[in-house]
Amino acid sequence: MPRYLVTGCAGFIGSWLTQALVERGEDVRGLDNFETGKRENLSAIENKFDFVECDLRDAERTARACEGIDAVFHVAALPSVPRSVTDPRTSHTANIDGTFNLLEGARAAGVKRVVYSASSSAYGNQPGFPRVETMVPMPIAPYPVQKLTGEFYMKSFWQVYGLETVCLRYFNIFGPRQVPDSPYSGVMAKFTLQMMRGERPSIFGDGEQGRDFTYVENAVSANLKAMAAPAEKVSGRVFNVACGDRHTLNKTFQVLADLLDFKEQPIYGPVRAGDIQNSLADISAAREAFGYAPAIGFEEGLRRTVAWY
Ligand code: UD2
Repeated sequence: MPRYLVTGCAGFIGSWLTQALVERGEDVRGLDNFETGKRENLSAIENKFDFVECDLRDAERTARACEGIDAVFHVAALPSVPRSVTDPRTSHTANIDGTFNLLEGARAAGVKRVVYSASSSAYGNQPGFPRVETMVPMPIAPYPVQKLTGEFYMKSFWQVYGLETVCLRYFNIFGPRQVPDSPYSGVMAKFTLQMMRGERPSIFGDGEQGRDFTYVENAVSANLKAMAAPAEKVSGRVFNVACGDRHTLNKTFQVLADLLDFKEQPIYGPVRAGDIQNSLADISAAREAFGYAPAIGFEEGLRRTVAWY
């Protein structure tokens, strides 16, 4: 029976992935430093997996956490484009050094495969739509540069050391457990909480920027399928993980307002530094390589998210 390691197991995406593995009866080790992850995200699976408190910036502890592991889901990161603009060094060390330490630990431990949580923000200013994995990345802010560096390291470790690595470029994942009350929260969680509190959300720009918002369960299923796929289909490759639909912030605001019976208007402000205008994925590569299909759409995802908060 393979033993899996999930980095960032107490985080928003990592905790759902860890839970899915545990519920499938897998042998799981989870790692987190609780910088953005929360213990309560693990309450449903407490004592059902091996937990290691560890910061990936600690190379030695990270290497120890990799011992005895067959396959890794590397989900841990210090997310957020604006956080990386305000404090680039902290996210640089978490995301680039952390990913490198994880890969070094995995290599030393003889891990077979690493599935890496990459970011759609790597496309940045790339003019082509929808985004296809063969397009040249044009990252803007430090965070996308960091996540893209992780992708290059993944590919390098495949080419140089034969460690099977797969990169999943997530497009704006949302859903239950996404942190709603940090200045760096994703827009869905933030708007949901604000509307529930009766506060008017702020829209940065005219609200016509679009995102390929993707419910978290779709990201979990992409991870599981990418891990199970034959090496010749996925190793050393990058895949978009999205819905393949674009929704503007104005529309998102309206759907959420209807679900929450929120009657007020948003406050419009200046465009946020480092933001891109649009994001939309072509998801055919993931479908062809490992049968990925987004089972939960935008509106159903929003309904589930609102019901959870
Ligand atoms: C980027 C990545 C995403 C993920 C994430 C990690 C893109 C397209 N996506 O998400 O894949 O890696 O970073 O954090 O780059 N906004 C408001 N009001 C608010 C908050 C946000 O108008 O109170 C706007 C924001 O300016 C942006 C949109 O909402 O236009 C989405 O922002 P976000 O922070 O939720 O996610 P984003 O797109 O930076």
